[in-house]
Amino acid sequence: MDEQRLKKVSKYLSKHLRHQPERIGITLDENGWVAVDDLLRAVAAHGFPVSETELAEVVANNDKQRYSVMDGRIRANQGHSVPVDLDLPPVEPPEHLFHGTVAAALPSIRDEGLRPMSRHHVHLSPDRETATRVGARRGRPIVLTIGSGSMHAAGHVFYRSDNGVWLVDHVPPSFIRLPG
Ligand code: HQG
Repeated sequence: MDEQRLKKVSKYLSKHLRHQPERIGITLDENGWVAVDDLLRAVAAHGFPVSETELAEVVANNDKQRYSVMDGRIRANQGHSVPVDLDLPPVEPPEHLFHGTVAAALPSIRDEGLRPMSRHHVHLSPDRETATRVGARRGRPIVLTIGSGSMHAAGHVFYRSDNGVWLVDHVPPSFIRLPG
């Protein structure tokens, strides 16, 4: 499958496995899973047929490992806006994690810290390079350093999604270090 088709299928899956399952008439269970057969039937019925081979390729080759398949079911690993319980175990974070954003968001981040916005959690990256890429989706990236070790010591609970993204409910301003 060529790169462009891969991307297109991944976008389509992401839209329906994270945000609007009802748009194609599928129902996610409480942990975000749907039967692969039901998904393939639904996407075909809505004019976007995907073969089993294509689906397997998207799951295996997706650059960010956005999806997991288990026991004939599939789910998005993170990034949902519909309520799902990913049922991830709390994990002790490294001393520092990173968050890529843009200058326009800084005044409000300074005031109220990092908030989940339309997602379920604040997303943090394990390294600067990843955070830079995340920030660059919105403009010139600014990378914030998060004192995740101190946050953990202060009782904040961290999770790590199956694709290595760190998740936390909120990052108060006192744990955020701006560049420079
Ligand atoms: C900003 C991609 C104002 C935050 C990536 C960000 C990631 C605030 C935006 C994943 C704020 C939310 C997540 C506050 C946070 N005031 N702005 N208090 N707190 N923000 O897309 O972290 O492609 O929901 O800095 O790889 O950018 O979806 O989160 O700019 O892992 O697989 O509000 O999305 O993965 O934006 O990205 P997002 P994000 P996928």
